[in-house]
Amino acid sequence: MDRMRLNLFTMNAVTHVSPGAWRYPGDRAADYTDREYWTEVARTAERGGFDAVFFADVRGIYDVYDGERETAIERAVQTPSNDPRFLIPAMAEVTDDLGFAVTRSTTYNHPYELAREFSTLDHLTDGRVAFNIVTSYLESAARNLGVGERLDHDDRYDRAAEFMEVCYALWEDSWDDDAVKRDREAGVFTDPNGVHTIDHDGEWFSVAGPHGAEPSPQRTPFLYQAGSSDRGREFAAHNAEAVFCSYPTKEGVRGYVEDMRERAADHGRDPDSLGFYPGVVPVVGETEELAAAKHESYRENVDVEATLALLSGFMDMDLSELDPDQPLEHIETEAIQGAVNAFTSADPDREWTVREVAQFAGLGSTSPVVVGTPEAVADELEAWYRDLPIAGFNVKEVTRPDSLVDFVDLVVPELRERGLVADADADTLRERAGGEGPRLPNDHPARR
Ligand SMILES: Cc1cc2nc3c(=O)[nH]c(=O)nc-3n(CC(O)[C@H](O)[C@H](O)COP(=O)(O)O)c2cc1C
Repeated sequence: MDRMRLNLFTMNAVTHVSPGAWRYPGDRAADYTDREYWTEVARTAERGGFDAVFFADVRGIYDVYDGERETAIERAVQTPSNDPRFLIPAMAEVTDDLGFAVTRSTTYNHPYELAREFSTLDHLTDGRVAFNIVTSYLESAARNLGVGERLDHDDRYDRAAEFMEVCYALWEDSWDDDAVKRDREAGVFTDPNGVHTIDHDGEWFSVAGPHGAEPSPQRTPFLYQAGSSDRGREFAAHNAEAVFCSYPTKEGVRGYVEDMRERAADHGRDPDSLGFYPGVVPVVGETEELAAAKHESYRENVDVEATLALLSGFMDMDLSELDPDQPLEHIETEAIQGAVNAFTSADPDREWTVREVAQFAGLGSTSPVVVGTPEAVADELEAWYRDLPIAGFNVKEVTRPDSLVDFVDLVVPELRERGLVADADADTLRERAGGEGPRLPNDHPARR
């Protein structure tokens, strides 16, 4: 069996997906503005055998709940937040192998600029960077970025598809492998015959090229996606190398993974080349009692109001208007379909009231909390790993950095002992994640 891959899922913000946890005694989430906080996270994740630190990122404010932004601002619901990109060089400097996945939006960026950003980060990290491709979901973001109303959900995916075509052309086709000569004597840095325009003229973008940056170790950064609407799944099946899926139950994950593997095959790709990373929220203690007590104190600290504000933004549904004891009904949302599906269609055997959703989602939003001793948590992760065709897990935090430190010091040694977590012999993040080389595989549409 292959090695179980671990990513840390976090955010350059006070709150990511556990609203209220920043108030917990000793919690350091409020130090997110300190470089030293993040270099310590990087060291800990590397020590724990993690493949990557995965940064969520959003634009806009969570103002769907109760039709106003006060709750989100007061309770630090993903605002304030800083740009994750600028943390990467500092975190790369203190690590050798750890990768960094950065969330960037195809709706609010330009592909020429974004391609250069990732080439730069890939150079600076020696090939340890990944792009989490998102289409963005908050209406308030559209108002900030000068596009008036938010684009419709499916239009955002149309734009994303063309966005990626432009990026692939810049990353993969614009500079030949041997274009850069660095020949001091001849005075030739780059052979102009090895550098090509891309001449893209599409519905959304017009980009002549050539790419401004020379080829980086991976060329195209390792590609993540987390879409879960029909369009989102099609996009992921075409473009992604790793998929982040977040459902409260194993059955929810199973349904998603099976569907996505079929879609990947329909897109002419090897389903085994697509890595699945369900989210998980470990709460671990040396004994069962300690773990249970920790879980209880975490639950007491959940900020329910802030959780509802977060979820209302994810779902584009004002949860303040619903009867807390009514089951959450399935809707097709303009925001994150996966967040709705997690509590409606993903697991037909489970019905969720709004109150239950709010209580559950306060610790890690749509992912399961696994509570117990190091052995018990490792048992549960191992069971998922053996039972489902998944690459590993995106580990979500409650308290910071204690959730990570607990996991690394208590659970990882147990996983290592079982041979599940092992050091990888890999130079780039793509190879660490299972790729055969630093470059996109040949069956990826960008290489065909
Ligand atoms: C687990 C998970 C994590 C996500 N993280 C982010 C994020 O950090 N930033 C963001 O803008 N969108 C994020 N998204 C949203 C998307 O990846 C996607 O753009 C959005 O869900 C719309 O697509 P969909 O309706 O197909 O799901 C996340 C979605 C999921 C399911």
